[in-house]
Amino acid sequence: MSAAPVPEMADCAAACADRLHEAGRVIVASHIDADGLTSAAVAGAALERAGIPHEQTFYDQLDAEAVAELAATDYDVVLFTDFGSGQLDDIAVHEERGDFVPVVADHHQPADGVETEYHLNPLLFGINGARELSGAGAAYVLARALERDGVDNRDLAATAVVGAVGDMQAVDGELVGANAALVEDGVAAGALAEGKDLAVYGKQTRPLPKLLEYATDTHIPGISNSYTGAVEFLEGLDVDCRSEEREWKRWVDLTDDERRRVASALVRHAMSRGVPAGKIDDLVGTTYTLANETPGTELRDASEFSTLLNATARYDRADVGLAVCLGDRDGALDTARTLLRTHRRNLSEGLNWVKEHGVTDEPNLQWFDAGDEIRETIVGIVAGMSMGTAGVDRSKPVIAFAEESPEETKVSSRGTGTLVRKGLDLSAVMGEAAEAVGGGGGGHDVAAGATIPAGTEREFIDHANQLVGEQLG
Ligand SMILES: [Mn+2]
Repeated sequence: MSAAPVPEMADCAAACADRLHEAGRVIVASHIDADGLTSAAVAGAALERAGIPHEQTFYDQLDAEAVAELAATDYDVVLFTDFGSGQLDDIAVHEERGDFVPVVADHHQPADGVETEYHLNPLLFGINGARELSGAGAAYVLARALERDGVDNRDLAATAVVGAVGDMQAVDGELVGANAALVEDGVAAGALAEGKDLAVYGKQTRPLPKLLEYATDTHIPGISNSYTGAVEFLEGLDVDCRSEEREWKRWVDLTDDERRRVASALVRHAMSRGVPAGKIDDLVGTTYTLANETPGTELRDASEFSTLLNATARYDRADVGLAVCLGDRDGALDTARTLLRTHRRNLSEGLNWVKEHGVTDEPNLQWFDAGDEIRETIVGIVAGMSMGTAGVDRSKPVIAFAEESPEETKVSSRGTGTLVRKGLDLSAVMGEAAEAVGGGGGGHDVAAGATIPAGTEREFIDHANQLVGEQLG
């Protein structure tokens, strides 16, 4: 049976799987983020079930040095997941020398002018790698091709869906295309449930007032960003939102009927406060529930699960994230939760730092230099959160610096949808301004990053300010 969205991809997956079955020992190398961790878990579980000896390793960035490190090991096959396509040039050097046979399951843009035999990437088969299949999805297609002797890997679709959601592939909250086929597999295997529900983050774990306070994608006047407003709204309902111990319930603790009543009261409240109809529709969306996980835990909801994984990745604990994906519900889960709490605390401390220190205003942008006060791995999120909350204007993009090493500075930038519609492309800004000062960068139009030599920050800002000015004309 094949899970591949098109026959050509199925053929490619079959060839990759055959090569892995022939391998003596395989090392799986994966990217450190939610999609990379779930890619590793899907591939690892499938190799395990196929009886193929393997080890796992992770890299934040797959550069020539990392590939050389893999080449120096004594594994005959390296399975790259959630990266590898963009580094085929570095990989080819070692492939030609016979250091290892590469098998690549990725969804990023392949490097130009170089190919390899075992290369499973949706982009090669006319499938959108940003919206329709993630790294974990590519690993899942491979996992299905690895099935032998009655093995059924369809349950792994649930893990792959966590990866797709973590990779921000859901369009208006819903997975589409090849991702939708993955959802069907997961549902058929009993590992996943798909449903329409309030499209707010934290339905499994947040107490109701916090759930509504933090529901800011659709701004609800009087409730979003207001704990007391959320409490008042809930107390005005004819729904028992507290337990017998008077503790706030979570969304998951309510009955279906109670949920419907809270949701429609929320819609009525939003309408009465003039929230546009289009925005109100966004309050309800598709949720992906991991049917085999305990209700009320982060693992039950694909979105909360992927956040938990991201927290492990940002603090260099890929081992913890992988163990959670592979079913460790004791030590690894506790550690992951501790990392998530630390992450949230660091974010709020970072935001307070920005509030206290403020930003420097330029004609076309605003910026702050956090030095070593905010970790470089989270400074981008803090910059995004600061817009509109920490005295940071939403009319201009924000750029943040943090120390990466004594020699290098990490740059993060964030814009808004409105600025992007006016022409802002931070990916180009980061790329060009970084190049001008001897660094490198890129990303997305609304959020991008760079690494530049320490000491070039002022020069970088001047270039970026000019570039943004040209884009917004
Ligand atoms: Mn990915």
